[in-house]
Amino acid sequence: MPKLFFALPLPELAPALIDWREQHPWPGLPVPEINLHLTLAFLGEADEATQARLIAAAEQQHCPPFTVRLDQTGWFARAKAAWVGPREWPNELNVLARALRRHGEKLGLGNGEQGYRPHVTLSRKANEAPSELLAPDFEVQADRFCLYRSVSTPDGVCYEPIACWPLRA
Ligand code: 2AM
Repeated sequence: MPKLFFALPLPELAPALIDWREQHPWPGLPVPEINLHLTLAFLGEADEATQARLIAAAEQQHCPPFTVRLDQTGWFARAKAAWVGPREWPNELNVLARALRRHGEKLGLGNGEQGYRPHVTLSRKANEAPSELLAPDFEVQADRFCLYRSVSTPDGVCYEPIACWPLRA
C-alpha cells in the first residue's frame, strides 16, 4: 500500500530553494526539486477505500489562503533531515494541519504525533545541522493543498499528487 500525506505544494518557490541550497554549504543528499513540499499531515499506508474517504473529507475542508515565511534552518537528528522552516507561522497553518491530521486519525491513520513543526526538507542523510548562521528568507503563498502518495522508483522516492484543493475561506 502506498504511503499518503497532505502537504502544501511549492511549485513557484522550489527553484529558488534549490538555487539557494546550491549557493550555500548544506549537509546531506539533496532532495530533488520536484519533491519539495511542506508537509501538513503524515498519514502512512492507506488502502483505496480509505484514500477515497480522505479525499471526501479534504473536499469539505475550508481554510483561507495564508503566507508562511521560511526564515530559519533546522535539522531533525534522528531522521537526518536538514530543512528550512518558519520561526513563527500563522494560526491558519496549525488549524489546517490539525484538521487534516484528524481526518486521518478518524480513519485510523497517522503516527500519533502531537507536535507540528512546519518545515521543508532540503536534504536527507544529513549527519549534521546546516549552519545557524544561514539566513534563508522565502515566502510560501499557500493557496492550495494536496494529498500525496509516496512512490518508490529505481531512481528513488517520488511524491505524486493524488488530488489538490484550493484554500478558500
Ligand atoms: P520530512 O520532510 O521531515 O522527511 C513524505 O514522506 C513526507 O512525510 C515527508 O515530508 C516526511 O517528512 C513526512 N514523513 C515521513 N514519515 C513520517 C513520519 N513517520 N512522521 C511524520 N512525518 C513523516
